[in-house]
Amino acid sequence: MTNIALITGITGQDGSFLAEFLLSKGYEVHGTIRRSSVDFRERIMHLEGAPHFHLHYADLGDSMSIIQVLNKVRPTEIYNLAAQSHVQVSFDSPEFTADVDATGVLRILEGVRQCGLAKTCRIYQASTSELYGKVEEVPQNENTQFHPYSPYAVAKLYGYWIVKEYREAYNMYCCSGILFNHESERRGETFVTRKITLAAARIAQGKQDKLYLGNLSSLRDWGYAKDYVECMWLILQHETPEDFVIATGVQHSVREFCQLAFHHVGIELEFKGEGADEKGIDKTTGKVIVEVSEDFYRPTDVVNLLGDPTKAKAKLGWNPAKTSFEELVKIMVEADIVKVAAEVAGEKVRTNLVEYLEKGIVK
Ligand code: NAP
Ligand code: G4F
Repeated sequence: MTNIALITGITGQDGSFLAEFLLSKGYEVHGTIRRSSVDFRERIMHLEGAPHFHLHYADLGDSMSIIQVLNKVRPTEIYNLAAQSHVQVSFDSPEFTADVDATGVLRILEGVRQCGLAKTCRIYQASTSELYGKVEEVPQNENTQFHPYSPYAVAKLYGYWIVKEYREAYNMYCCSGILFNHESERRGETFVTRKITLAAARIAQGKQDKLYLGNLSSLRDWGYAKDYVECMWLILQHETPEDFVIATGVQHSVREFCQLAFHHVGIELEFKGEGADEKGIDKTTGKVIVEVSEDFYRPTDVVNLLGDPTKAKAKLGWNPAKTSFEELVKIMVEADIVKVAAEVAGEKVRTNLVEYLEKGIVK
């Protein structure tokens, strides 16, 4: 029997990597997309038209659209990755975040039941280390007490508990991957890692002057998204439905991420000062490259995330050390150097074309 996967949030960072991974495993892959007035399919454009790849319109805020897709696709595995995934944005749009990240999970679970798929379909829920929030212990594992510390985390906590409830109440195969931060060259540009790697590439190529950041001391356990989507799949292949922490077990600060990213473009940064007055200075030129802007401070910030992946290693055979922090930063910076160089080249071509048109060299 063919495995049929339905990925919600297929246009996102993880969705795009997971789609590629499942196609390589011979799955029939279906994904949900939303209507937008601008192009939003950059990450999956290369897959469109492939024989086993299909897209459907659905929104996690709209039960009818979910049920329609479930009935049409009749998936054997669902990966519920769709979410308003930006923590800072959740303070500005708390109700929307709750509707999608909390009630949206319920809509998927109940949809599966109502479509008669409860016994045949396994469900993966994209849970998060943000559940640990104002952390009760370091490192965090599957037994660590939750202390959500943002509207996003509170919404995701509902998602976590409703998955557990459906598992116990209806004997459904549904589980949560409690994933720590994972990044890549496809990461959204407003998350701190990508904001830094893009800025490093732009500053090195003269396209940006300075980088403004918020809390530089915040600590994260950063892994590579490509390695993490494999683990999502492994979680659903496990004999029994269980929740897993997925992390590298290594922690770095935003400041350290910055130093390494700029190092890859030939700028050695030295940080001086404290709090909002702290600055990242180019050791060679003395120029201020990084400044703190309180605009990027959060009403409550999660500052000490470090995961313990022991269970995933032991029960799933997953390797948390596949891509190191140093390799991750290098991958991201190199991709952004190429991206910015292409933009610069494009600008030159446009400028030359205007000049040639004006001089009548081309008509
Ligand atoms: P992402 O790049 O922001 O992608 C989010 C996806 O959700 C996009 O495809 C987006 O579609 C879709 N979406 C948003 N609102 C929706 C709605 N109302 N209905 C249907 N789709 C909707 O996020 P990601 O980094 O890939 O993360 C994937 C999941 O893992 C998310 O649930 C996130 O909360 C969770 N997570 C991520 C991390 C991490 O470090 N990356 C860690 C732990 C958990 P559009 O393209 O149309 O906006
Ligand atoms: O990159 P971030 O925005 O990621 P955050 O808040 O950890 O959330 C991401 O990871 C979660 C897993 O733990 C996911 F559930 C969630 O969906 C998302 O993918 O911020 C990381 C840290 C924060 O402490 C933030 O305060 O970096 C700090 N930071 C400092 N300056 C900044 C900035 N964050 C952003 N986005 N922009 C800044 O300028």
